This record gives sequence, structure tokens and C-alpha cells, in this order.
Amino acid sequence: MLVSGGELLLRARREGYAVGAFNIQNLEGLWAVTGAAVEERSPVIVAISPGAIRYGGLRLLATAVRTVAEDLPVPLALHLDHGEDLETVSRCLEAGFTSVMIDGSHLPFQENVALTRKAVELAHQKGVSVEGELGRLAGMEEKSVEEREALLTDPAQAEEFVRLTGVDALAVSIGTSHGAYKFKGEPRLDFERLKLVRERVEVPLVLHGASSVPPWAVEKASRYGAQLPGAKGIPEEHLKRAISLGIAKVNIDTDLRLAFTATVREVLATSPGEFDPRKILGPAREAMKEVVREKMRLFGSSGRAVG
Ligand code: TD3
Ligand code: ZN
Repeated sequence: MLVSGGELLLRARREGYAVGAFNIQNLEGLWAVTGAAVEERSPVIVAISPGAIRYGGLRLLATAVRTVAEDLPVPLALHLDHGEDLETVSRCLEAGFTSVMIDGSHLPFQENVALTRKAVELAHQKGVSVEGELGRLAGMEEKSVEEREALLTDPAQAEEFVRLTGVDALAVSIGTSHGAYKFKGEPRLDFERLKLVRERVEVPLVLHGASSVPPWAVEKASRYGAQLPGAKGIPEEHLKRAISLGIAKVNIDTDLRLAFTATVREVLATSPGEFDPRKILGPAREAMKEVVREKMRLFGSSGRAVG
């Protein structure tokens, strides 16, 4: 069933687990993510970014997700990831999203507050919850202490941001970044900062850039010709710790892309006579589904859809 994003996260926060938000761009992704949720009996957030909207079309993607959600035996929230402006937010509200993110993290504090507050006004009129972001996601290596401080979420500012905007969830910057190259050296997250934010902020917290970039996926893709030197993500233990410290939503995109692409490469390389898209994309979406299932178990959302 289609549910409000806010409700999913409040329950996760209360019970101490996290709901995965998995990005999709097409039907393969939708099948993989919802298939995993059913098999794990897990609540799930299907995330669609502005890039995905440009690729797949807003109405078509939204209709597909809502149609699947109707008959789904587990709760699903349809979420706009990294909404860039109020027009995108409005279009998604119109299309039946049950959760939206407005990302003003690149703006000066007051401008981020103003933009986010407007998104909250629009969305709350329709009973839709809003995620805002404070602090910027960026590689933290080769940065001075001052530069890091400027990028990571400030706990006192976070408290003020939530109070001034009325957001239902807050994305924080504690050292993660998007993509497959998150660290050059040892993976490090600022857990102390997360604790301080948690002490001051009541609403559920969100971790972006949370893919683990598992070695098996990088190796499999590389075996069949991919070139991903230095790819590195967030260790699973770090994610568990972040969830124990109050993260209630974890965003995953890169790991799904890697699993999908590694499998497409494998099929093409090992079955050169194959040209039926179903025989190529079928195994790929199956691999993607297995990754989503593992995330659900790691985040503690497996089995939460019942009782
Ligand atoms: O918001 N997202 C998904 C879009 C980013 C493009 O990769 C995330 O925070 C996912 O982060 P990750 O670690 O999967 O790249
Ligand atoms: Zn993100």
C-alpha cells in the first residue's frame, strides 16, 4: 500500500531501525526494489530524482510506482530525492508523491530556510512530508579543519533549521558523499557530530551517500571490463552505528547501479549469442533485488511490515 513517508520514518525512529530509500529510473529498478520489499516484508521508500524524472518522465514513473504500490502487501512511500526547486516539488505533489525532499543545502543558511519553508507550506497542504538538507555532501579528504567544519552539519544550526522550516526529516552531512568514490584513505564518519545533532533535533535524520560499494560488485564488474579503480564506500558497520545513533532513512543508489551493471556485463560477456533484453535485464534486476534485500536486513527494516 502507498503510505505517507513521514509516518514510515516516525515509526522507524521510534523503534530504532532505518528505512532504505532506493533510487529507481525505470521498471527494472521498480521491480527490484518492490520485489525485495515483499520478500523481506519490509517497508520501503522508492526515490525518484530530478535526473530520473528527465530520463523516465514524471507521470509515467509516478503512475508505475503508484500502480505497483496499490497491490503491494507492504507499505511504500513515493519520494522525490534532491528536489531542486518549488516547481519540481509542485509537480511531484500533483503526481501523487507521498514524500518530497527540497535540497537547499548549496544555499546560504537563510536562503535554504526560506526555500525549504515554502516547500513545507506546499507539501503540508496535501498532507505530504518534507525532507530538508543542512550541510553539504562532499569528499572530506585533503580538506582543512575549517573547510570540513563549513561543510558538515552544525548541530545548533540544525536545531534552528528544523524549528524555522517545519521539516519532517533532516538530511545531515557527517562525511558521506554521493557516488562510488567516497574515500581515498580510511572511511571515516563524524559520529560525535551525529550524536550532537540527534540531541538537538527531534525529527528523523537521513543519511545520503550511504552506498557501501561492495568489493564483490566492483570485482565482478571489473572482471567483465569495467574500470573502477579506487572505488570505495561506507562500511556496513558504520551504517549500523549511524542507525543506532538516530538515522532513520538511508539513501542507496550507487550499489544498485553497480550490481545491475556488473550483471549486464557478465551476461553479455558469457552469453555472446544472447540478444533478448529479458535474458540480459532479468538477471540484472534479480542481482539488484538481492542487494536491496541485504540492505533491508542490515538496516533492520526486514519483517517490520507486519504486526
Ligand atoms: O540521494 N541519493 C541518490 C542520488 C545520488 C546519485 O548517486 C543518495 O544519497 C545515494 O547515495 P549513493 O551512496 O548511493 O551514491
Ligand atoms: Zn543524496
